[in-house]
Amino acid sequence: MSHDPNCVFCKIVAGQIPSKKVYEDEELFAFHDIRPHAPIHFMIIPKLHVPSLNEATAEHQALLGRILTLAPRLAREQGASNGFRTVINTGVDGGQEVYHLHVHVMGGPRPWNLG
Ligand code: DGP
Repeated sequence: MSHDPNCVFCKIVAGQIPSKKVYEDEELFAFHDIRPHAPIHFMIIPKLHVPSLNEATAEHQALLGRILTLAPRLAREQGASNGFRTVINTGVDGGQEVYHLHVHVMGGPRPWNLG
C-alpha cells in the first residue's frame, strides 16, 4: 500500500493534519515531533507508506539511504551545530507508536532526555 488513509503520517504528508514542516521533496517529508525529547527534534519519513523497518525491502534501500544522508543537512539547518542523534523505533518492543517508518533526529544543547 503506497498510502494508508488511516495513517497519521500519511495524513500529515497529504496536509490533512497540520505539522511544522522542515523539508519536503518528491519522496521525503520532514516535520517537528509533537512531543519533542530534545531542543531540536524532527522526523524524516518517506512519503511512501512503509509501516516500519520490518517491512523495508531491497526496493527501499535508496529511499532509506536518502533519509540518512538528508539527516545531517537538516540537523545543521535546524541549528544542531554540535551533532545529533538518530533513532528508528521498530515494532512493539522497539517502542514504535506510529506505524509509518520514520527516523527521529534530535539535537541541541544538552542535557536532554535520551528518550
Ligand atoms: P515512535 O513511533 O515511538 O518512534 O514515535 C512517533 C512520534 O510521532 C512520537 O514522538 C510523537 C510523534 N507524533 C505522533 N502523532 C503526531 C502528530 O500528529 N504530529 C506530529 N508532529 N508528531 C506526532
